[in-house]
Amino acid sequence: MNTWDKVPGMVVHEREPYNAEPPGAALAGRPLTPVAAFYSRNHGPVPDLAPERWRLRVDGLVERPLELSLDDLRRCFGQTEVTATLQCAGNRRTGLAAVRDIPGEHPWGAGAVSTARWSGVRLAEVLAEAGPRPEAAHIAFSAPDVSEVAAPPETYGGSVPLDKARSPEVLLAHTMDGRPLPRVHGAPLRVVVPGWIGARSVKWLTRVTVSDRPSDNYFQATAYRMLPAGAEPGPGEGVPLGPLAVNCAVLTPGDGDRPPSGPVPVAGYALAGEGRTVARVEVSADGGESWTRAETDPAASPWAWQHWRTTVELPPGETELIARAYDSAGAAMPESPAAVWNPKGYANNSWSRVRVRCRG
Ligand SMILES: Nc1nc2c(c(=O)[nH]1)N[C@H]1C(S)=C(S)[C@@H](COP(=O)(O)O)O[C@H]1N2
Ligand SMILES: [Mo]
Repeated sequence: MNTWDKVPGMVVHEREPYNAEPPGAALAGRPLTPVAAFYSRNHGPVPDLAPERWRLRVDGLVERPLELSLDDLRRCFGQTEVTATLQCAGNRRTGLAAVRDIPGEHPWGAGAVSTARWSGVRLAEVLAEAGPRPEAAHIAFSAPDVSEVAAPPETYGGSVPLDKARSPEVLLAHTMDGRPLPRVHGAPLRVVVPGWIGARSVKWLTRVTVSDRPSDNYFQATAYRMLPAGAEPGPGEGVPLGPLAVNCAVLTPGDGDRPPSGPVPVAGYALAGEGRTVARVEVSADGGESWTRAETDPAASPWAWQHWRTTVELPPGETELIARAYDSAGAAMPESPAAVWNPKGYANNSWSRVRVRCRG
């Protein structure tokens, strides 16, 4: 095993803080991503919190501020489970960086996305116990990890609107695939906000604050926002990223692979927008002239990705494989990365393209 007990094949974008994605083949065809292959995105050193001493504070615009131990969370609230995919806003950034440089951001391929079975307590139940006041509109999450990405350095945080926070899929999770959360994934407790960018699923959670406005934390107010081309990040610039849009990627073959010509199996994942399902995935081997419909696995839950596969007939030499998905609201992935390019390189959901060179 490797750093943080990850598989040796992890593509490590940064050692400290640890930022790594699994190779496509480690994700392909698996409804749940093994924890040892689950991507990891960190903005500062990974905290080491002693579970016995750890407490969760619930404060702000509430009738009854709370201080909860892990034991309180396990004993006083219902325990639920949600299979959910996390996708980093930077997933597939390389496709945008190929259009125009995106300095200072990790060049994530299509592996900044993974799926686990999370268990814990519904955030809605904890909020109900605290009793939000009528002015409550946003729920802020705080963690102790300090990030030097912010200037001056700041602890990590973010927020979601009250409606989403109260939605039954949003968990305070202490368990990942049946085991206590690993340290690198947020032990002892993290938020899981299914259907939203990974940045809102705050790890090492220590505080939930009920507010009448979004969090002013750097990672809510300045980073993870969609900026117009040419804009500089700054507090309140652009729009905060939240719900994910339909997306998909080819996982196998990988870019640069050299399969034998003839029938070549192609596989990948697709994710629908929030509250939607994947309606169709199509693959083209002729630049988008013609498309083959892929077979899609059923989703493990409404919050999980779907794997898909098909076979295409490839001649010897170089071919570009393209995949695109549609969701149940009819939303399509845009064809060109140039159309969705943005200064921080977030939310690339343009057609997935992989170059292969078939052996004759
Ligand atoms: N406290 C804290 N929470 C965090 C982060 C972080 O750096 N610190 N990174 C966020 C981002 S951007 C993503 S994509 C997910 C990644 O979760 P993972 O490392 O468990 O895959 O965690 C989110 N929660
Ligand atoms: Mo992220």
